[in-house]
Amino acid sequence: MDNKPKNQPGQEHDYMTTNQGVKINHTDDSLKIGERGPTIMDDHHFREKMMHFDHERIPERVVHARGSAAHGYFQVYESMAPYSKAKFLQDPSKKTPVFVRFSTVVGFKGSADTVRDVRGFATKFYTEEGNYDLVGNNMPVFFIQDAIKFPDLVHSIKPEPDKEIPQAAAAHDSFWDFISLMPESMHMIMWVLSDRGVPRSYSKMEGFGVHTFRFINNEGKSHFIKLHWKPLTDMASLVWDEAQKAAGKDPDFNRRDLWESIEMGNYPEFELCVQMIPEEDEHKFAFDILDATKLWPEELVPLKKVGKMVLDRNPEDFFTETEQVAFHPGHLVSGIDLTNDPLLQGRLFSYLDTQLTRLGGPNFAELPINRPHAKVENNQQDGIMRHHNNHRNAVNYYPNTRADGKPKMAPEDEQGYVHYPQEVSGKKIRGRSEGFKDHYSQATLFYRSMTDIEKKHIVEAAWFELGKVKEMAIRERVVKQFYHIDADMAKQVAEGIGVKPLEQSEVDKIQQEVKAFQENLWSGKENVTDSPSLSMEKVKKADSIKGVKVGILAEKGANVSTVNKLKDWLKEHNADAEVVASQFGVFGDELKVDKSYITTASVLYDSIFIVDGKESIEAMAENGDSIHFVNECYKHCKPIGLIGNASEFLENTSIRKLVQANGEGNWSDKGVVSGKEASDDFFSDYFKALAMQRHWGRSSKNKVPA
Ligand code: HDD
Repeated sequence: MDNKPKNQPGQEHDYMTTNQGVKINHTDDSLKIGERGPTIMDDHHFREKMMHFDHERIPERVVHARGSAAHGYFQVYESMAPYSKAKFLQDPSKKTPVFVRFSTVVGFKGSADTVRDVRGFATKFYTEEGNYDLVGNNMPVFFIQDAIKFPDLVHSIKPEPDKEIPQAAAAHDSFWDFISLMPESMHMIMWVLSDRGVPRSYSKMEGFGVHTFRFINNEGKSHFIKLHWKPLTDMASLVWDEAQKAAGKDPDFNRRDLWESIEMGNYPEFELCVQMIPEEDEHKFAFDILDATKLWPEELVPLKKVGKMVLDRNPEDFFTETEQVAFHPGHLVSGIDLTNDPLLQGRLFSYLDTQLTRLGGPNFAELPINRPHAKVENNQQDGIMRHHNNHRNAVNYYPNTRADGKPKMAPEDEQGYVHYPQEVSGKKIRGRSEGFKDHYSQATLFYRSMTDIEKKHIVEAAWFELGKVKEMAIRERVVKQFYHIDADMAKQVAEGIGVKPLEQSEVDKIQQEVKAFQENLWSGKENVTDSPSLSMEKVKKADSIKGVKVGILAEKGANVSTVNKLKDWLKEHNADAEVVASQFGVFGDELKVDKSYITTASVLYDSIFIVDGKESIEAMAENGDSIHFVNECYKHCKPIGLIGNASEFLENTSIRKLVQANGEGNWSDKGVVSGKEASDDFFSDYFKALAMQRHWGRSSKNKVPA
């Protein structure tokens, strides 16, 4: 990929200037009295340059500090008029510009991408009737039910305040102490421990609005809704060992992937889907729809496809776009409204409030990235960094006669925003409804809907997270919570972290209590006990290799035509490759080496491909790095491609005995694909292996060192 920076506006000018537009003649030496003398105050260029530099940083976001973003557009498939009057949801021929910021939650701005964490998925729609923000995550539920607990949650998961350790990690005593005392977090914990916590790519994960919102149509009819983003490729995740290593080998792994795929024209695409429950069915289901720790199983409330989003343009400037963008769940347009979800209600305060500190004042909506494409007109004025001139002359109040009553109020049928006239009554209390007290049903639903390998990953993730917790009492309390979800899982977790599993009588007691509570609460309500749509493995279609990155191992003497064929083939399928060799330049002009072993790692590729060629294979056999690459790729259950005598190279690796020979020179372990030459048949098999992503059959073969 051509890495030369694009010529930005401003770089077209020949001369550098001060911020006042005065051309600069010299910027390498400060103004001094004599060559060895003091710098003097006269140097206005130095003072301006230094003053600006000294104030370059702004406070990072208190959560979601680390993020990357892209521009694109959204288009509906068909008019959503029966459900919502939002203008951007009406016309399939209309493209609404969007800006999407993906993020991790816990780490500081400079932390690594591939940590175990929730990912933010925030979308700003610049609609013709104002900005609409869908500020979601890659998990459909949340840790807590009421926003008043958010500061506690975030304090517990962020680095401990005395030593500021650990960075970007939940694996410490404070977090699990808090969680062990917050049974409402159990469902979300299952998601965080699952493979969803370590996405391979921002373009290969789902997004969720989490809360229940409303669609309102022109007749004033309301539907409760949940909004989802579904990637148009299969989802994909990292394995934990790989994620930890990638955090060191390339801390920008997800950010780079997003940037490069857009530069290559491999645009990330997502489908917006909606689940809808008519107002009158609010109490029909075995979950409270105002509870953000609950999802609506797709098998019960099906998804309707709304439209498609394509991310086709990288930001030009990280700071003024990705950093300064300000999202807010209360940025709504007519046709979309709120509910009484107490987590959502609290967010409505927090997002405006936080911008005052982060962006320095109330005028952040005027920053170019936040500015609506719709016209802004009101009587707000002044404040730090005000740019917008309302051209009101003397009239800055409403009602008025001196400006003919303008700006005037918009009637509802002209998309003036009117809140849904929901009836509310009740006593002023601090409390929660009974339905919110069922903390385990959906944690159990999630765990039991996973495939065996996904369950294994959850247990192993718990071993890691809780294994880092020093206080045994905390480990024990978390395990006890897990017994409320699934006894078998809890026992496995206990055994891996040195906690004594509970006696069967205790387990039975817990399970009976949970069952009795749930049955009593939800009797006669609609529910499911299995939800295959929650499992990334079960929904996998394995029909595309878009966004896959292959590491091609080759040394001097390798068959260059194999490399070229592979690269062309990958490009055709919107995938990418890098040639990895012991040194740059080993092929002279014949072939470009993209990475030397010292500048890359197997964990940065979705597959390793070994090129044929006698001299090359012999050189690789002498190189521990090549051997390590292949062992590690195998250990992480990723596909390996071999052409011609490349199979012989496996003799040097630890996987040799594990890969069953299948006739002469063929290696048939699922996902290890060999061919005499780079033929159509080979590519068809390799495609299948790549599209499967991981070959889990290998994961029990722990003998492979890596
Ligand atoms: Fe939040 C940022 C998503 C609960 C308070 N949140 C933030 C971002 C995302 C989310 C994606 C980053 C936006 C960006 O890229 O700039 N937050 C969520 C979701 C939640 C959630 C899906 C639960 C359903 N958040 C939540 C609660 C509160 C906050 C309960 C407080 C009451 N969130 C914030 C914040 C942030 C934020 C402190 C930090 C920076 C910002 O808002 O602009 O206000």
